[in-house]
Amino acid sequence: MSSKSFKRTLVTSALPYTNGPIHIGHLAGAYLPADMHVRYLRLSGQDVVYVCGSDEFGVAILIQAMQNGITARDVIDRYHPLIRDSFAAFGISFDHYSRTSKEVHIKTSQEFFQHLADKNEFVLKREEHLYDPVAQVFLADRFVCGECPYCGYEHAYGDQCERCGASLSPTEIKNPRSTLTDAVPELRETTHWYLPLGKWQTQLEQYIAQHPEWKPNVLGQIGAWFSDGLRDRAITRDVPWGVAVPQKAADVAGVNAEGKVIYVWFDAPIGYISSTKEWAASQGDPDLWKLYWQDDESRLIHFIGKDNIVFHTLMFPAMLMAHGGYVVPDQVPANEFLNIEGAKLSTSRGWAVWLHEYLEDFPPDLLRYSLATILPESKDSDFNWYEFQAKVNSELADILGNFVHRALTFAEREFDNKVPPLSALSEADQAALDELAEFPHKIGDAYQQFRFREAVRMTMNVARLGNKYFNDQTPWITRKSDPSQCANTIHISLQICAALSVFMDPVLPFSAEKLRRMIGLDGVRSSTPSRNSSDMIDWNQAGTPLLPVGHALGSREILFHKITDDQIQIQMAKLNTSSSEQEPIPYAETKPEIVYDDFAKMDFRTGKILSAEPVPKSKRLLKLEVDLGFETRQILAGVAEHFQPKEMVGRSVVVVANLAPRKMMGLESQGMVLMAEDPLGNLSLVSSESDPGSVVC
Ligand code: B3M
Ligand code: ZN
Repeated sequence: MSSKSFKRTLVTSALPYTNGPIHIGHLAGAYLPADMHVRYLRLSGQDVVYVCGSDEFGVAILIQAMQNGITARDVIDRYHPLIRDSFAAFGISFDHYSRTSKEVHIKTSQEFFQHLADKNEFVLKREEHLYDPVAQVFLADRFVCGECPYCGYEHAYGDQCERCGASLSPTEIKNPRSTLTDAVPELRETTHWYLPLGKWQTQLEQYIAQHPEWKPNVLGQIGAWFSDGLRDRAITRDVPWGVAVPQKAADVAGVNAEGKVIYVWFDAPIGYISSTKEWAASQGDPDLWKLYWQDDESRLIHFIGKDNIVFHTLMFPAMLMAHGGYVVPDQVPANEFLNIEGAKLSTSRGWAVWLHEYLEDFPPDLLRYSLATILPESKDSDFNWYEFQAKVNSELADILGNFVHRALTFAEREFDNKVPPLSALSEADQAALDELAEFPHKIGDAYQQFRFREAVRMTMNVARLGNKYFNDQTPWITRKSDPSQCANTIHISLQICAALSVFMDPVLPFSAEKLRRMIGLDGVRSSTPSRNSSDMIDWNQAGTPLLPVGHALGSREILFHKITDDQIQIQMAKLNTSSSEQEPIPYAETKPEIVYDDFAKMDFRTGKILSAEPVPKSKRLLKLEVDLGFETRQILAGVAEHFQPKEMVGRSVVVVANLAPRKMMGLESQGMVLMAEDPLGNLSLVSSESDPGSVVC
């Protein structure tokens, strides 16, 4: 945490685009960690508000509408309720979930824009933009596809190349086509508002310098943007779906505002503000939002996925600084990506686990727990159904569930379902109580520092402590040989159950509540947005005995049911058929026939990779030095999302040695390394056992 101390916290999760349902990749990135953090804060008695909402503008939604022959409004009205309800069923405990198509958001974004326009914070540019003469619209962002100017990839989009990761503008695309009509676009003049980010670079650098505690993956991306130099970003678009550019700003600028909207990445983060405003109104205090956004003692935390880092750490802070009067984000704990069964998650190929479908088959807590143990906190991680089963069966059921079951069964049979007395503590009793007392602070630290996997591991250690203590004390023997020692064992085991029902809460909220019912524990603070009073049991008390002697326990239930192989096989079979777009995984089509002479022109050589390093600002490219025997080449390969640089070093490869050099991201690539790509998009190196420089023919 930064050295500053805060009185209250505003937590946000990325506003999901309302163009499809939520899948486990979303959960692992921006929602589950945020919810755990917030629940921990609420349990510790801290003042926290957690807001989110549907992101309902932007070209992605328009394209989805056009592909299905419906309106953008139809798309958002279909997905907004589905997303909102799946979050609720999964226990994501927003104080408020809004949507950006609401009046309050449109007004808030327009006022924000107008305020910046009034302060002269924008630059207007009249430029030639791509225009689709058939559809008669300007082609922004993903409405354009064509060849990437950096890597030559033929299916790059107007905003980004999915192969080399370069961020692009539509006019940079070579041989552009309209994704709406496939027409070849024309150039037409149009005027747009730009936010001159370069002007804010020094201030942003100073701001980021105050946060050495941010995650290395976040600081790494920011550093690359700084070293590249921040440029003007267009913040308006000519598309028929979005927040209209305010008339006043257009009039002052002498621009016809018709058909012009605010760029979705300008209005979406303002959605956090509008959602807080709506929340404040629902609390009967419409000005309360200001306390969370405009008071120096408020801490702002954005939970996001790694693809949203630049917007939350540079663009939105610059907007807030330009506006003035707002706090800036104090933490942006972005996560990396989650793969499934070893392959990249792909919604179009159905390689995803949809939240609303999962919830038809299993309780929310099982996925919350298993995802929490593999969150992609510092690098991409992998979800696997058999591992999910193993975590549920051998951790939740066998360790946690079993401990609770043993303690409660014993209490019921031997002590009339009441908490037995405690007398003359043995060394082992004292040691168990002492160890328990350490956990609020140990687990709490991990939650505070966004180390969620560790927090969950330590939570399970409380159950491990319980199991070990119970086993070592052998109450099934002492019940006859030393009844007061047996009473101590069950007393302390029940106190550990009570503590667990609090410690479990951020990750397993539904089961924690069930456990509290089973032991009849009332008066614990709620981790959801409900009114808590100050005399309630909070997180920091959970390490001390919570159940008085003689306390009547509730009735036993099974805390976690085991998952069978059959249930897992059903889930495996659903993968790649269960998507909203049911497409089989296609094999790449074979290319048109060539003659032998075409083939003979190519010079393939074996090589050995000497070094590999990331290319700044590129998500996809690695810079390789490859020994071809007769010389060493610098080759850029689009594999950064598949391999760690250190995994590449020393590997044997096959290189196209007579490919004309090309420049990508300002660096020359002198050849190409051959890869095999399977239909799921997994890459592997093509290699040879021959010495470097050997001719492959
Ligand atoms: N909707 C992008 C995304 O879902 C975007 C996030 C907005 S957060 C202000 O990745
Ligand atoms: Zn590219």
